[in-house]
Amino acid sequence: MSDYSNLIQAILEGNYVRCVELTNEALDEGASPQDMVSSGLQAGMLIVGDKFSAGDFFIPDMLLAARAVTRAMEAIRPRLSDSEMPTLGRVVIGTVSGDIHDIGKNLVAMFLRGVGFEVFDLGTGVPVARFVTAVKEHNPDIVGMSALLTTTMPDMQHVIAALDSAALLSQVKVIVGGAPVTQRFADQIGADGYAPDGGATISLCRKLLEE
Ligand code: B1M
Repeated sequence: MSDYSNLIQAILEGNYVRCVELTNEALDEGASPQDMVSSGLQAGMLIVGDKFSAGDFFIPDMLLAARAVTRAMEAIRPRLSDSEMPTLGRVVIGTVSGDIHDIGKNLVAMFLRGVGFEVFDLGTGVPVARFVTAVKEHNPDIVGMSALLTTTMPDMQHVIAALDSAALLSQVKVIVGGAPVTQRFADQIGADGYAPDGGATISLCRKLLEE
């Protein structure tokens, strides 16, 4: 395994030019693309997630880091087939029905992609039935729902009930988030987890997949 400390440093600095330079140099020197993704790019984004959760990084830092990782990933992508791309798991995510807020949901999706999850983003105002069909289509490990309105939060429980009726609930872990959502609410509706921000969502998804 190579030393990716400079690459990780460039990710933390949000320096996408340096990040792409270091990626191309390492590839030219024969570094394994898979190793670079998992030990370089994904490892860097994990640190970014932890720093965001700890309050040491803010949204702009996270966006710059995510851009650096995305650009480096674009350089690596042609050298990897889909089956070779290291993936931590599959996540279907969406903002629940009646709710158009998507800034937080998009950040969470970006965090998850950055560390190596395959994310299927259903967008906003996602009807209950759409979550169910998406689970059938994409066979995810995790279903994530976001809500920013107290009036749309109850829909999360409807999605869980619909997944249960369709006998799909045992195949997935359900996580919820959004400003008005709490751990207590997540427990009440039978969700498997709650995360207050993007960094915590990474840790939560990794923990759930280890169970
Ligand atoms: Co809206 N809005 N809004 N709004 N809006 C709120 C949510 C509100 C609290 C403002 C207020 O009154 N103080 C209030 C809700 C009140 C309530 O329900 N108690 C409100 C309202 C009332 C409304 C409208 C009804 C206003 C109206 O039309 N009368 C309307 C709703 C329309 C609808 O959805 N049907 C509306 C519309 C809008 C805009 C379109 C103008 C815009 C949304 C633009 C967009 O998203 N594309 C908007 C905005 C921007 C906000 C505020 C100001 C900011 C939300 C945001 O983006 N925060 C918001 C006030 C606030 O929250 N302070 C407000 C930044 C974002 C990074 O944080 O989304 O919390 P957040 O995401 C975090 C975490 O929550 C977590 O991680 C993210 C990253 O750290 N997280 C998850 C989120 N989803 C997660 C999922 C996970 C895990 C973690 O797992 C799956």
